[in-house]
Amino acid sequence: MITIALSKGRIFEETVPLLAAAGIHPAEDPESSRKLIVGTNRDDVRLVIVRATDVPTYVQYGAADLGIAGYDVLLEHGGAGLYQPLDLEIAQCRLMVAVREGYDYFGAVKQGARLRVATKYVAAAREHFAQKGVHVDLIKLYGSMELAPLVGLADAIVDLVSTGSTLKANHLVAVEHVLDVSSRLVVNQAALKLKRAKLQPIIDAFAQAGHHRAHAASL
Ligand code: PRT
Ligand code: MG
Repeated sequence: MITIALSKGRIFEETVPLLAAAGIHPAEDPESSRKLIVGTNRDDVRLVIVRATDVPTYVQYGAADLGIAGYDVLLEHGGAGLYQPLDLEIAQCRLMVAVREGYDYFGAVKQGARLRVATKYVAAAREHFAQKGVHVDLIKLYGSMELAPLVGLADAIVDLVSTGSTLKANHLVAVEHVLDVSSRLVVNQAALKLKRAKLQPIIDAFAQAGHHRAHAASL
């Protein structure tokens, strides 16, 4: 049995075409079925539906052979026990520093002020500000980071931005780019050795499908 860990929402939606390229078709839509184990057209392939941040953990411990996780999630997880053969270039976004409209971020940094920064991405944020030589106190949040500067919890946030409409709706502006994020295929290292005959064709199909997309995008 091959088990693939996926999260609902944008990652699942953008993974369906990749699965199709590997000849794998989910039996149900996890969005509507509420099932956590979803069968496929192949008796030997199943999907497990987990929180986005839990995907690397399932694969690390071998509860899933393959998984698809955002680079943001992989950075926070640390990547132990995971082989990361492919950037699938799906669920793309940017990790950004953002502040309230009118807040003088660069002025504060210039003065050497110690900034309070709220984020779910503590590891990536710590690395970013250390490289810039900016002094920060990091406050760990699990969601709705956009609220923090509005109610005085933080001077800045580090959060993912795709269209920018969430920042705009909350009168925040992005002031610094931290890193580009897309989702990657992760593979359990032991499974890759033991089940290579079954896993490699799936990995190759994902690589091919990704290659076609990258090519189409450049035309
Ligand atoms: O939602 P849940 O708490 O279950 O978990 P999650 O937020 O980690 O999962 P999910 O499915 O929302 O995101 C999965 C992955 O998609 C993330 O790990 C990212 O790699 C990737 N991704 C791509 C995004 C976005 N784009 C994105 N825009 N993840 C989150 N967002 C959020 C962002 O945090 C912000 O709140 O969307 C909002 C901003 O969007 P815009 O379009 O208004 O800029
Ligand atoms: Mg989300």
